[in-house]
Amino acid sequence: LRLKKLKVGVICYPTLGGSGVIATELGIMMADRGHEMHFITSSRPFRFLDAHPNIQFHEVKIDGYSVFKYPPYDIALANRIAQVIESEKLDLLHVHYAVPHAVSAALGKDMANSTIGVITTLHGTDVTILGHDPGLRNTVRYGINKSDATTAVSESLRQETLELIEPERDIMTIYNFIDNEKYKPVDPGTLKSDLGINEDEKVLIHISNFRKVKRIPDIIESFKGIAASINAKLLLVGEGPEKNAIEALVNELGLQEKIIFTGKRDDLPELLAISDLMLHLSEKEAFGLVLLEALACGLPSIATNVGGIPEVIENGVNGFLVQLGDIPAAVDKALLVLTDEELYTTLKEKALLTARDKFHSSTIVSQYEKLYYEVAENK
Ligand code: GMT
Repeated sequence: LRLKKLKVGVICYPTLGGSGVIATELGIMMADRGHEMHFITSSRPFRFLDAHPNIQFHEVKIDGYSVFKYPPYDIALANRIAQVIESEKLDLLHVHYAVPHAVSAALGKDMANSTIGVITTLHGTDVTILGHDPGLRNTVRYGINKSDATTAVSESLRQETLELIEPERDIMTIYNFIDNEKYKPVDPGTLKSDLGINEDEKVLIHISNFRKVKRIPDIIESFKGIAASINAKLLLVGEGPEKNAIEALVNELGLQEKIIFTGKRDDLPELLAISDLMLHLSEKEAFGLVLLEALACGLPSIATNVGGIPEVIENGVNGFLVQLGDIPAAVDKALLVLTDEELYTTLKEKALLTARDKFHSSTIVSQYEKLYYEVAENK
């Protein structure tokens, strides 16, 4: 028996990689279920394609006062949270990231003199990077302790957080999900030839925000080994801080003809449809949302056995896992997958099944919805 629809304030970095995608897709799917979703953010979430009747956006404005070296965004956010709690009579706050968002939520709640429930979702970077900084560990712990419930996007992140942060209460794992209507096998039309790839060439793909943690030089070295044995091209999709260094490496290795930088793209299902294998060799990864996007499009991956990745990619089932930095193993596994047709077909089928059975949006969104009610009703 569900008595009423909820009014939920969502705090996230809407344009930041996987966590932004999860926060906005979850908001849209909750809105589709009739809940009133209030995004309190600095910029308009990029996935808001159409104006949804159950979604509102509350901008956090911050002036660049010359007296401040760093504009106090976290305080401005807390202030806006306090206003929206009161003006919209919110039932609940869902914040993505312990630092800074859970801390701003605690402050905003206090400013509003409110008892509103707060759910914090950990995505990785806040714990795996900030949690190792002794000065910030207490802040992460404070953010979690001030929340009524904390979720982690993988069991690995949950364990790591419990060990590193030692919060007062338990953390619950709720896996990431994708929009199954968008991520599915699609007809890519003439995309392969449009990108200058011949029909008989195998296509490898890497999608990320080109940060150091993604270890793109390992991707390039692995591809070099693969391309020495078979006719193949590599698509590098995305933008980010390492882009120039990667371009320089590609030139140095003389791979310009074989590696295509596509920049940021919106047509990921089509790009995945023309691809034969994903390479994802990060040194840290709480989940690896692109791996799930690939699975949902029927694409197997070679990925590193780190963080939450083994919860998404099952070795020998829907892809292969290799140790961090083990380029010869990545080359071997990629060549095996790309040359054994029978194995490839099985991996592809299992990829689709993993996305459908373990990470389906309806299952995961229901887990969040259940938690929303539990936290809201306990107040
Ligand atoms: O990995 C990034 O560079 C971005 C970051 C983010 O906040 O979007 O990704 C984290 O959250 C994603 C969504 O939950 C996860 O899929 C990523 O694995 C996680 N990144 C890391 O743990 C490094």
